[in-house]
Amino acid sequence: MVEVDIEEGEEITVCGDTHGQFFDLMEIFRLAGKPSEKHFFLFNGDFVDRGSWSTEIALLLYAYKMLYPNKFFLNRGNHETDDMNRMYGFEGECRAKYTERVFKLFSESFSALPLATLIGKKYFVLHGGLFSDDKITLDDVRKLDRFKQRQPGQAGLMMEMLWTDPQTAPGRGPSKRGVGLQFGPDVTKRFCENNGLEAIIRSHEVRMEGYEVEHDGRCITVFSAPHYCDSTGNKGAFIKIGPEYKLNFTKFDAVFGNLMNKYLFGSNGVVGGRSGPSEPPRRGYVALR
Ligand SMILES: [Mn+2]
Repeated sequence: MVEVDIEEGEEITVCGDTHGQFFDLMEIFRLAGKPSEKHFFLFNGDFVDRGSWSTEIALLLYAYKMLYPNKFFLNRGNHETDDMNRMYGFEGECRAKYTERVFKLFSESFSALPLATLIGKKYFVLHGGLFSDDKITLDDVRKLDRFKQRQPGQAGLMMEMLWTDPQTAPGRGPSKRGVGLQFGPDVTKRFCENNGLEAIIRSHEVRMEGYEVEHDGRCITVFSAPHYCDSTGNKGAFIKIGPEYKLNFTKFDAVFGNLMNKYLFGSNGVVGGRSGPSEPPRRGYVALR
């Protein structure tokens, strides 16, 4: 787990899923300001898959990580994994734009990404959500050796951190995804109280306004891929946090509408996801290649 404090004159912008929507990422930097020594960023997973510009996003985020290694942060999402990348386009995109080897290198780098970031000891930021067991604490997360396990698998701490979702009913329930579980407001309350937290900040689910505050203010979802999958009509959002550790939300609309974020890459790496030449490349991809 990465731990970061915000000093006087500094701020951090926390973003949720971007899912290959590179032009919307540019809009985030236009609205929020670019990363700098004083302006930290945390991208909370799911940079890749679905949208067609996942390699561009991943490479830009890695470049910023190299430029500001201690001021720019990336959490792993459930899409920074081999199974998802095979199904939802990233592996195909790597093959179409680069080579199989490039995908392998991304896969290796994804398996080294942190699973959570703690901001000011107040906000626990992770992609999915909380755990199947109330006894899990921040110290258990600190002790988790993420390098020991390359893929999250079907059970365990890593899987739960990447996959779980909140629910309105108390207690825990089965996941609508078939992976992970759902946790209620009482689970969130206990986790925050036991660990001295104000709230958890997670992503992983689209929200029509780009973000949503649930569980009596202690579970915040932030999602930064507006007009998700070219069909959802949702806004994107990001959260700014300064030295007072108050949350400031900004909502934004998609740029370029439908054209840019089509699912261009299927599992076989061919534009449109088809194997034959019958499917012509779509305009958005050709125009900007
Ligand atoms: Mn996700």
